[in-house]
Order: sequence, then C-alpha cells, then structure tokens
Amino acid sequence: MALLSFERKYRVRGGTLIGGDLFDFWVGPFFVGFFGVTTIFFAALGTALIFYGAALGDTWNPWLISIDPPDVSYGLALAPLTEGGLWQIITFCAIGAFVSWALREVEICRKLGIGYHVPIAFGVAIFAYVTLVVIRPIWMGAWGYGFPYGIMSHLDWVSVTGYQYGNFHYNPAHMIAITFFFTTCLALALHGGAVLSATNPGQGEEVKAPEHENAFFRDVMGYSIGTLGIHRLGLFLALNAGFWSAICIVISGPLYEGSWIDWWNWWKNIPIWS
Ligand code: UQ2
Repeated sequence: MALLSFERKYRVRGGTLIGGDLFDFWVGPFFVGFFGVTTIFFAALGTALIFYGAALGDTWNPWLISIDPPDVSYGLALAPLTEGGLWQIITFCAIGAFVSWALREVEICRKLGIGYHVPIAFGVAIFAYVTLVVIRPIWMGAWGYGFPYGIMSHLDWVSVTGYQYGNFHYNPAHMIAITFFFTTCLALALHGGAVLSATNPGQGEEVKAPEHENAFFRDVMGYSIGTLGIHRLGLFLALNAGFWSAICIVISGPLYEGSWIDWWNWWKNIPIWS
C-alpha cells in the first residue's frame, strides 16, 4: 500500500487515552492529540524558563550557561526562583514534556494497532532521567543532589559525583551498564552492516534477501539470531543500558556511601579464604 493511501486509511478517530475527540486531529504530517498539546505546553514553558534563567546568569556563552538546582540546605522544599526554584520548575516541565510525548506515542500505537514497544523503550529513558533528578534526590533528602542543566556544569557534576564514590568504574552496576552500551554498539554495527551489505550490494549486483544474512553469520560464527531476533536483542540491549545506568547512580548514596573500590573487598573477606 502506498504511504499516502495507507495514511488515509489509518488516520481515523479513536484510540485516544483521554478526552475522546478533543485534539484528535493532524497538522500536516503530525498527529496532535491531547498529549501533543501538553507536550508543546511543557516544552515551551520549560524552554522559556531556561532562557529566563540564562538571562539572570552572568554569561551567554552557550558552553557555560547553567541552571543550577537549589542548595542542599533547602532539602526537599521549594526554593526561591533564583535560588534553584527555576531548576525545580524546569525539571517539572521536562518530565511533563517527556511523559506527554510518551503518551502521544501510545495514542499513535493504538490508532495503528501496533505494540507499545517504542513508548515503553522511551519510558526507560525517561526512567533514567527521573532517577537522576527526582528518585535519588528524594531518597537523599534534597533537590540539591540533582544535576545542573548546563553543557559544562553537568559534566562537572558527573565527574565530581563519580569520584565522590571512589571511582565509578568500580561500581558493578556501572560496569554492567557500560557493557550493555558497548554491546548495543556491537549489535547495531553488525545489524547495520548486515542489512546494507545485502540490500545495497553495489552497482550491477542483485539485491540479496535475509537468507544471505543468515548464511553469512552461520559461516562466520555458526549461528544466526534471525531477522526478528536481532531486533529483539537490540531492544533488550538498549533498554538494559539505560536501566543499569539508572541503577548504578541510584545505589550511589542511597544504598552505598563508601568507595566503590573498597566495595570489592567483600570478595577478599569471604570467610572461606581464612
Ligand atoms: C543475524 C541476523 C541479522 C543481523 C545480525 C545477525 C539474519 C539481518 C547482526 C547476527 C547476530 C548475532 C549472531 C547475535 C550477536 C550477539 C550479540 C550479543 C551482539 O543473525 O539475522 O538480521 O542483523
């Protein structure tokens, strides 16, 4: 079915989560929906507040602009706008925009009658962000433990926070997260390479089908995971990368305050060795 006639077929009312027909229409290629409106609202307000915070700051250098969270002394209270209150409202807007976007994806999935894999995957990314700026700060008793919104300042935060716990590379959940990030790259490189090699073989060559991809991997490593399987594996690897990233930071502070280098002494201290 040609793309345009297919779109005419699925562009029907219904499938919305809230409000019935309210905002159930398209603007050009874009589905709007109730959550399209809330996405625009939160994104526009949050962006305006970032510019307002930047205007109150002492630089317009894009690398150095930073919207900082409140001081730890404010605990979990609301802070004055210029003392971290902007960061709190911007964080609220960001979560509002991300969750609205995910729910708009859900509505589009329902219209199309497809699975919810994409919004669920995006939900794991949202979970990783919310872990950094809400779950861990609440668990530690102060919004000040969230990270600042700035290009250099968030890098400084990652560095300082990482070395506060000795060295994050010794954090076992960090190790697992990195392993999933790297394996995601390996799988996508293998998959992208495999698909291009078969479907874009070069001038004058015939386009090949998945049996060629299967045969290649069986010849190389005795196993092909298959055309559906590689996408299941890719989704699994990518979701785990985000999930273990969230775990590695949320256990640092709330569950463990020492150095991750020392944490491994549990191995040396197993009674069986003595
Ligand atoms: C595959 C297959 C594809 C692929 C890839 C494989 C025809 C087009 C990349 C090979 C992948 C395997 C064997 C899994 C590797 C395991 C890890 C953890 C990276 O078989 O089916 O479809 O793109």
